Amino acid sequence: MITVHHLNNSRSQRVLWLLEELDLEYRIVRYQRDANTMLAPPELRAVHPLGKSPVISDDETTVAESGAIIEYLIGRYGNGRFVPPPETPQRLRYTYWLHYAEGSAMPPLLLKLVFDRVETAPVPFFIRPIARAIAGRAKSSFIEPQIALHLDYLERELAKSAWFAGNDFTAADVQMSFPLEAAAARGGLDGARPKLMAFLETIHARPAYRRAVEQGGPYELLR
Ligand SMILES: N[C@@H](CCC(=O)N[C@@H](CS)C(=O)NCC(=O)O)C(=O)O
Repeated sequence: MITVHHLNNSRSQRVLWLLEELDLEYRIVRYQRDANTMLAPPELRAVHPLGKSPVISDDETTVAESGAIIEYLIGRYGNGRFVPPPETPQRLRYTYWLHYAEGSAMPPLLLKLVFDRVETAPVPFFIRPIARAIAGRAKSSFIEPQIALHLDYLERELAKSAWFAGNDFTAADVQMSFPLEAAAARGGLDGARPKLMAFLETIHARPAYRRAVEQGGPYELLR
């Protein structure tokens, strides 16, 4: 039986979604973020040393890192579903997006989250203007332009095909959902990029996505 170690409002939501798309049985062990730090509780370190979510266990096997989990589930249980055939251009695109989501798209979005918090952190009044100035400068000179660069690129990519790896929905779309949802929550993604907004609307309407949200509980990404 597959167990998903699920942290509220987190990347593990997309693992639940893929499991629903694959129509697999699974159970959820739930973890709540600390209300102040937003970090995962220490119990998660008993499952994997980094204590991050998602992590899955499948009998004796434990797999962390969303991309690796997706590859594992698709390889072991996919029976060819949601992955383009090997040695096709679509398969290479699929691999690219599986890595790109966490390796390239997420870092500037994470920086945005951190520097937004620096701006509003409760610090002594005489430090506040300095903290705000440094955070504001980091955001305007580097973080926000980087996010815009990625979003413009992704908008152009989705003008080429309906889904990230080609004309069929694949697990790469599941992996790409999180950076796009994070960008809509805190990275300035809005109707000015209609292809990306349409992608989000389409995935949110998928029955498996809706079932995954029902299973995972309220899903509201950090701002
Ligand atoms: N690249 C990893 C990132 C894992 C990660 O940072 N997960 C976040 C949730 S979205 C987490 O566990 N945060 C809580 C913490 O760091 O304590 C993946 O894709 O699985």
